[in-house]
Parts: sequence; structure tokens; C-alpha cells
Amino acid sequence: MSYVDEVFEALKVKHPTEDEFLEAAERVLDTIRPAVEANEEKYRKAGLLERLVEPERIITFRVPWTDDKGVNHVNLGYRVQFNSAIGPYKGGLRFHPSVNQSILKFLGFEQIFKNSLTGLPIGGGKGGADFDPKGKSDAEVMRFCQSFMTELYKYIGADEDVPAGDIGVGGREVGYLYGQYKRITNLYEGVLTGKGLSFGGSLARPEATGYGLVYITDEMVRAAGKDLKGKTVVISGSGNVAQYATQKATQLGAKVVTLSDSNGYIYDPDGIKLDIVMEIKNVKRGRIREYVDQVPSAKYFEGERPWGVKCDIALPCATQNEINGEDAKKLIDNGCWCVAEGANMPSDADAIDAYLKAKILYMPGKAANAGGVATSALEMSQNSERLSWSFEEVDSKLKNIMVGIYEKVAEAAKKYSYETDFVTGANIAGFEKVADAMMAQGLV
Ligand code: NDP
Ligand code: 2IT
Repeated sequence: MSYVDEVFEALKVKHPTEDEFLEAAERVLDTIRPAVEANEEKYRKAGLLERLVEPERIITFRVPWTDDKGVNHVNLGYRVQFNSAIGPYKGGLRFHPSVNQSILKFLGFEQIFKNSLTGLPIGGGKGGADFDPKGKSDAEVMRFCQSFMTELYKYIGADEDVPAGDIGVGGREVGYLYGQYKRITNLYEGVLTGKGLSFGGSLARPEATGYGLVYITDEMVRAAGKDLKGKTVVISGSGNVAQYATQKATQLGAKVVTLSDSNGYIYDPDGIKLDIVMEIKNVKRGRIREYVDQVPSAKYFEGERPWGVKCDIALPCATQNEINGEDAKKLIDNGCWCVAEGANMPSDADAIDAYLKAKILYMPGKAANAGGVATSALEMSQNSERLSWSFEEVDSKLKNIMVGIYEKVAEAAKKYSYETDFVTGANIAGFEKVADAMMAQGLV
């Protein structure tokens, strides 16, 4: 049996219930084969892959908090410190009822390669809690965040582990988390990213994931001799990533016709009006269906996802496994020729197989959504030098990073597979730097 297969078989036996993590690990291990085989003896002797698939540390803790009625609750909090070979652990916190160890391990594992692709010195981590911020008051969210940080602060630090946002964790939550960290430790340091501008946040960090997604999509589309102008784009989600992907795609002349949340999707044939969405989602914290109350020419589809809508480009920006094989087939049959992932692992294995078989342009999440964490690393740099860069400076660095990622991914695709196999390209390009650092640092 090959080294890759041996390690994956053992992983399945060790963690049989961790479906999401096994799915992510299998996809990465399967595509890095050529890079592993070229060094098989060396890597095997060093136990490189066995170490790569096992987090350095997982911290699990209870998070007790009291709601506005005085009722007590206990949630589960986690931080997966997966790999620190190339820098301090870096990655978001997710607050969502579905959060469990398997999901956070898959996200932390993906983060290792994503962070490596950015070219910046950040290792891989992820954390969160099975807490649902939906429907909670600001005071409840604050008490939860304070309780969460009262345990987490022991394990994080500006040179140790730097969390940020993800699903259910935005500017409000990062603010409460930062306040409690500072209160407990008495340190004013860049321990979290995605902070508010008045306390060390970076301009363009809120925009970064969505903008970065569209920058790399634009690069990929132009390399294929096409253009975003006038193209119809279908986007899922309506949170941070979806909103700024909509904004940048629209600025570049494309027309975004859908957005969604976990209840359903909206279709606006005239192009989504983002100011209305932002008011509903960011101010009122409401549901996407409310859009049609203000734009009667738009339609709302309860309980459905937008993959049946005719489009040129699909940008999934909600959550993992939101596109299955059938959805992918629908997209392709309707003429979609480009998929780029704002979310982490939104396409399941069957969907990815369908894209690759149809040879449509497909940029996987770890490359396509890396602009968020890359700009987080820029926020860390600004915090270290106690300076703030202008929006234009951060945005232009972000754009350069996304173009750089496209080039690295395309080059590795060409070297190890075929020209537009960006799945192999992203995994190998991300893996090589981490493997090199792990080999150099010995058995740790
Ligand atoms: P937000 O919490 O701001 O928004 C999440 C959106 O996705 C909401 O519209 C939400 O709808 C929807 N959603 C969440 N879970 C589900 C579900 N199970 N089924 C259907 N819809 C769902 O999160 P972000 O925009 O920050 O994150 C979106 C994706 O992007 C995630 O996969 C995240 O990991 C990834 N990502 C985020 C980065 C960032 O910088 N924020 C960076 C890189 C990747 P509802 O309100 O109904 O739950
Ligand atoms: O999935 C991700 O890359 C994020 N949620 C952003 C992480 C970060 O540290 O900015």
C-alpha cells in the first residue's frame, strides 16, 4: 500500500465518526500523492503525513452563560491548534449549533494549506462553539463571548494563536471577545483579527474574503480568455463573505442575481441591491426573505438553494457541503462554466468530480477564500508595528496576494496534473511549504 493510503486507512480507523474531517483529509491526501511519492522514503521515515493529519492540540471546554430571563445554559467551546510549522496558529471561530470536533478539525486542516498559500507566516487553527447567536440579544451574545474567552485566553496570544471570525462571529463578537481578553490579561495586543477600526482592526478586513474571492475569480477567468463583465453570477449565503463578493462582482460589471440563508434564496433578475441586504442582515439581523418586501420584482424560494438558477459563474458563500453532485450537474447543464468557493468546502466530493469531469473552471475554497485570512495576517503586521495602513494599501496588497495564489496554484496544477486542475494545484502548492518547514524542524 502506498504511504498516502496507509495513513488515510489508519486515520479512518482512528476517527471513524469524523465525516467532515475524513472528507477533507481524503481530498488533500489523494491529490498530494505526486509530491509525496517524489519524497516517499524521507517523508515516511519522518512520519510526516501521520503528523500532518493529527492536530498538535485540541482544547475543549464548557461555556456556561445566563440568558436574559436568568436561565443558565452550557455550550461546548473548542480550539483546534492544528499546525504551527510556518507560524502561529491562525483561523476563525465559528458559532453555530452544528459545530463539533469533526467540523472544526476539517476547517483547521484546510486552514493549514490555505494559510500556506497566502505566502504569509501563519499556521493553521480553528475554533468555535455550538452556540447559536440567532435570536439572542446583544447582552446574551456579550455574556456568551465573555464566558468563552474566560477559558480560551489561556491558550491564545499574538505570537501563539490568533483567532478571528467565521460563521456567526463578526465584528460584534470579536469586539466582546477582545474586550474580555484585554480585561483578563491586561495586554493590548493583536490577539484577534477582524477587530473594529477604533481598536486595532484593519481597513478592508471586513471586505477581504469576498473581494479576494472575486479578485482570484477574475484572474482565473481572464487567464481563460474571458471576462466578468456582463456575466450572471449566482451567490449563496448573505453574510460577510456573500455580501462583499456581491459588491466586488457588481463593481467589476457582473450581475449577481441570487443570495440565500438557511431558510431559502432570493432571485432578483435586475441584480441584487446590496444596501437593502445589508440593512436586513447587518442592522436588523433578519431573514433574506424580507428582501422581497422591499423589492417586489424579486422572488423568494423557501427551503431551496440557488443552484438551479441559470448563470455563468457560481460563488458558494454559505457553508460546507451546500452543493452536491446533483446540484453541480444542474449548474453545469444550465451553462455555468466557473465555480469559485467563498465558503470552506461547499462542494461535496461528487460535485467536485462533476466540475473536473466537465472541465469547467473551479477554484477550491482554500485558494479562493484565502483573502480573508491573508488580510488578517496584514492586520497582525499592522498591530505589531502599531500602525494602520490605508484602505487602498491593504486592498492592493490583498489583490497582489490573490494573484500570487492563482499563479502558485496554476503552476502546481500544470506541473503535477493538467493545466486547470486547481484542486491538485492548491493542495500541492499549500502542502510543499508546510512539509518543508516540518521536515526542517525535526520530530515535533
Ligand atoms: P456569516 O455568519 O456572516 O454568514 C453565513 C451565511 O451562510 C448566512 O447567510 C447563513 O444563513 C448561511 N449559512 C450558514 N450555515 C448555513 C447552513 N447550514 N445552511 C445554509 N446556509 C447557511 O459567515 P461568513 O460569511 O463569514 O462565512 C460564510 C462561509 O465563508 C463559511 O463557510 C466560512 O467558513 C467561510 N469563510 C469565511 C471567512 C471570513 O473571513 N468570514 C474567510 C474564509 C472563509 P443563516 O443566517 O440562515 O444561518
Ligand atoms: O476560514 C477562514 O479562513 C476564516 N474564517 C478567516 C480566518 C482568519 O483568521 O481571518
